[in-house]
Amino acid sequence: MKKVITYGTFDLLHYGHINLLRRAKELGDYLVVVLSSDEFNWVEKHKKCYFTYEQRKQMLEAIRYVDLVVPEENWEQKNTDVEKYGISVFVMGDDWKGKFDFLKDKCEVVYLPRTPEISTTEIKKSLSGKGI
Ligand code: C2G
Repeated sequence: MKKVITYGTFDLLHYGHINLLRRAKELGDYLVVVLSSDEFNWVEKHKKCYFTYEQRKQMLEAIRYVDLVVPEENWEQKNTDVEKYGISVFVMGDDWKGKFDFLKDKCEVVYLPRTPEISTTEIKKSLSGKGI
């Protein structure tokens, strides 16, 4: 079984996330999504999520491409995650291009083109602009 892994916040889940997850799953047979915890988001990424970790996890687990969702609690866990889950392919959107090449000695590293026109930040701006 070829296992794929990817990481993210996945807040206000949108079709850009789904496009990424679909293409990541196409690279193997089993997809592990390592989902940023609320604390990691706030302390390390300065992101205040709209949905909690449990709510974001529930939504990801409902996606047909996703086989397992586990917490991301620090930047350093990727090396151990790749070994722990027997990963063959590490996938991220290309906004991260080059940032995780240190994993190449353990697994294939693939950066996929982002879906350009959508982002959680844009969704928030658009909704607040409309007073919604
Ligand atoms: N993404 C995408 N297209 C978009 C928006 C996001 O392809 N329009 C991808 C990102 O490139 C990333 C994944 O979807 O691979 C999740 O995006 P975020 O939730 O914004 O994750 P991020 O904050 O980049 O966290 O340790 C890595 C971090 O946890 C990544």
